[in-house]
Amino acid sequence: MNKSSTYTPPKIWKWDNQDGGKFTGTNRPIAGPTHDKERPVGKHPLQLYSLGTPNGVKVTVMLEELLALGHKGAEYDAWLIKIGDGDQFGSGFVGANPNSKIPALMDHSTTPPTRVFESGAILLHLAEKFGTLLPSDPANRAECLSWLFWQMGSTPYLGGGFGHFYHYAPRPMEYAIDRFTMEVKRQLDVLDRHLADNRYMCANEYTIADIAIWPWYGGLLLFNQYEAAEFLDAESYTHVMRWAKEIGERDAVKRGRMVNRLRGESHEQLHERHDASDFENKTQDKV
Ligand SMILES: N[C@@H](CCC(=O)N[C@@H](CS)C(=O)NCC(=O)O)C(=O)O
Repeated sequence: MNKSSTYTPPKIWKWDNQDGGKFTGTNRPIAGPTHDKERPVGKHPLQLYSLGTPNGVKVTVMLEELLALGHKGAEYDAWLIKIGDGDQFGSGFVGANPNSKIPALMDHSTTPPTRVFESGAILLHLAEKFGTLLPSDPANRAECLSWLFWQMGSTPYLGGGFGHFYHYAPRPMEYAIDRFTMEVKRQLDVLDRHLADNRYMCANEYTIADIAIWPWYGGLLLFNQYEAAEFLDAESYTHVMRWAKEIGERDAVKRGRMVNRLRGESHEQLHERHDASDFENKTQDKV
């Protein structure tokens, strides 16, 4: 019998190393650092501490897009944070993000350096800093920010909800899978209807809204994230698929997906990025 159907919650929940499946080793009900570890700092103005998950990929794609546009001030070091090993709880990382989640950015072009955490805030910080990938016209800017914040608010249902219960949970729970599948399919339909009439999330302009949404929903459709493409009938969201494929063809997107990546083909994994030439010389097939 499904364990959840027999469970009666106690009056006060206590942390007792409950079964968290794959995440048992890292999940904690308390914040703050677990150990001392200095944050490394490289030679570039921007220091990124991250991992090649969809939230991390948003930022590396953004940085690669800025460099492709000729913004030399967007040069960056990308340090690998292995969340499975608890690196996000090191004191240095917690100094950059008190929420202990990747990605975290330290902008060393200011004195003292500016810390930015939450991927949406990082995208907005970079778009404003370099004056690009965010429309300046008030109506288009509002539309772009609406979709940016739509992603930040919606995706926890996809990752923490659907992805967790469909892919990671120690046993399948029909109630949870049904609840989050319903919501994720609704979100895909929201995107599909919008992209039927718009080339990008904000009309005809590629912006930080696309950069935020693509790694998650594009990943679901193009890269079979959570091995759920068939289950979700991904092919039926034809407009999302068209948009996802177009963005996936961008060189900056291809490079951004490689940074801090620990999975997939070895020539597509660049564990740390400290120089533009690393894409040619330091991928896992070469080191
Ligand atoms: N809302 C945050 C979410 C960040 C997030 O959930 N990061 C995950 C990886 S994708 C993480 O660092 N998890 C480690 C943990 O929960 O301990 C953002 O967009 O930056």
